[in-house]
Amino acid sequence: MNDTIFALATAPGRAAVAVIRISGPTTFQIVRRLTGASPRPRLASVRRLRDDTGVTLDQALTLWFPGPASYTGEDCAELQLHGSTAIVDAVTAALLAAGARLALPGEFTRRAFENGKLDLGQAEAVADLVDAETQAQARQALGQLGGALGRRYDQWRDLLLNVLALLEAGVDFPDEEIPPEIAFEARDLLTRLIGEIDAALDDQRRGQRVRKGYQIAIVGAPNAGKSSLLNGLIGRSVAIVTDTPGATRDIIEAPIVLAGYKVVLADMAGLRATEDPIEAEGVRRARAWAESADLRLWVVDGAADDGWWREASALVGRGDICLINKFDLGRGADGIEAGRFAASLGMVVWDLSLRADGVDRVLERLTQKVVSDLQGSDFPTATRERHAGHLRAARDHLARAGVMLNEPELAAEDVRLAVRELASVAGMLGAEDVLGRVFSSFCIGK
Ligand SMILES: Nc1nc2c(ncn2[C@@H]2O[C@H](COP(=O)(O)OP(=O)(O)OP(=O)(O)O)[C@@H](O)[C@H]2O)c(=O)[nH]1
Ligand SMILES: [Mg+2]
Repeated sequence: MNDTIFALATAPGRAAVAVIRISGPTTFQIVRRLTGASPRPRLASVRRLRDDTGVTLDQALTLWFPGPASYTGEDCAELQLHGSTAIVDAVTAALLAAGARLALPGEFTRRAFENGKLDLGQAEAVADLVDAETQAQARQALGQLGGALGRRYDQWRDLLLNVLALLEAGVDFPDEEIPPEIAFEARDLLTRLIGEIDAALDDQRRGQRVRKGYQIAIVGAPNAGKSSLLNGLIGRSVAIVTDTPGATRDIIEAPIVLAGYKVVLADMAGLRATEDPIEAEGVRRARAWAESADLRLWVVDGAADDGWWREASALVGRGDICLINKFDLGRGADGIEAGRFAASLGMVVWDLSLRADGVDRVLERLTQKVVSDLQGSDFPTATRERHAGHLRAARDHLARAGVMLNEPELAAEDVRLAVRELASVAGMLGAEDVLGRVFSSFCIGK
C-alpha cells in the first residue's frame, strides 16, 4: 500500500493563503491528530491546528475528501493555512512528526493515474495546464485533460480489434488461403487506419508547437536588419543594432504572444564565411537553430549589391518568408536577385523598410501566419514527441500486417503490437521508466 504524502500545493513564499495537500491511507488520522476533531467529508471547517505539545500552529480551513472520490483516488485532505513561511514550516514539521512524508514531483497525479482517475495523456495535460503561459496552451491542455487525445486513440484501438477479429476468423481456415472477402475487409480497414495515422503524424508538429511555442529564426547575411527586426517586434532594444556587420554573435531568444499563441523569436549571427573564431561559432549556432525552427524569417539587405544574400539561401525553402529590407534606400542587385530566388522557391516575399512602417506590417502578417499554422479544427493527435513515437511504431506494424494478410497469424501479431503502441499513449501499458520520465517533470504538490 502507498504511504501518506503531503506537499505545499501553492507557490512558496509570502501569500494570503498557502494550501497543503495530503494523500494516503493515514490522512484521516493525521488530520484528526492536528485538529483534534474528526473531519467531515467534503465540508469546509475552520480548525485550530496544534502540534503534539498542544502549541497552536495556525487556524486553518480544512477539507477532507475520502477516497475514491478524490483527486488521487485515495483519502485526501487540504489545509488552507495563512500563507507565511513560518506557518508552512511549522505545519510541515507537524505532518512529518505525524508520519507523513514530503511528496515527490507529480506524485499526486501519479497516484491519480495509478488509481485510474486519469490516463497518461490526461496526466500530461495536468502538467501542461500548470505550465501554460498562453491561452492557446491552456486550451490545448484542457482539451487533452477532457480526454480529447484518449478518445482518438480509443477509436483506433476499436478499429484494430475489428481487424484482429477478422484475422482470427482467417486463422480458423488453417489449410486454406484466408477467404478473399475477409482479406479485403481487413486490408480496407488497415489502409484507412494507416491513412488516419499518417494525417495525424503530419499534424503532430501543430500540437507540439502550441505546447512549446512556435520557433521563428531570424536569419540572413550580416547587416541586413535582423536585430532591428527583433527589437521592433518585441518593442524593446535587447539586441545591439549597428552598421558594423557581424554585430550579433550569440542567439538572442525572445518570447512573444501573437493572437494567444506563444512564439519564440531568435535573432542570431549574420551568415557569412569568416576568419574570426567567435563569429564562426555564432554562424554555426545560427545555422543549427534555424534548421530546427518552425519558420525562418529571411532578412535581406535589399539596397546592397555585395551578393551576401546568397549565404542564407540554402537554409530557406517553401513555407519560409523572405523579407527584403531597407526599401527606403532603394533597391540594389541583392534585393532584386534575392526576391527572384525566393519567389522561385515558392516563398512569400515582403518588400519593406524596417526604418519606416515595416515592423507593424511584419507583426500583422506574422500573426496571420502563426494563426493559420497553429489553428486546427481537430484536436491535435500528438502534443509530445512521446505520442508521435508510438504513432510511428503503430503505423509500421500496420503496414507490415497489410502485406502479410496471407499469413493471418503473423499479420495478427503485428496488429496486436500496433494496439499495444496505441495503448501506450494512454499509459495502459505503462513501462516504469516512461512513467518516471513523465511525472518527474511536474512540480511538487501536483
Ligand atoms: N536605411 C535603413 N537602414 C536600416 C533598416 N533596417 C535596419 N537598418 C540599419 O542597418 C544596420 C544593420 O542593422 P542590424 O539590425 O544591426 O543588422 P543585423 O542583421 O542584426 O546585423 P548583424 O548582427 O551584423 O548580422 C543598422 O545600422 C540599422 O539601423 C531600414 O529599413 N532602412
Ligand atoms: Mg544583429
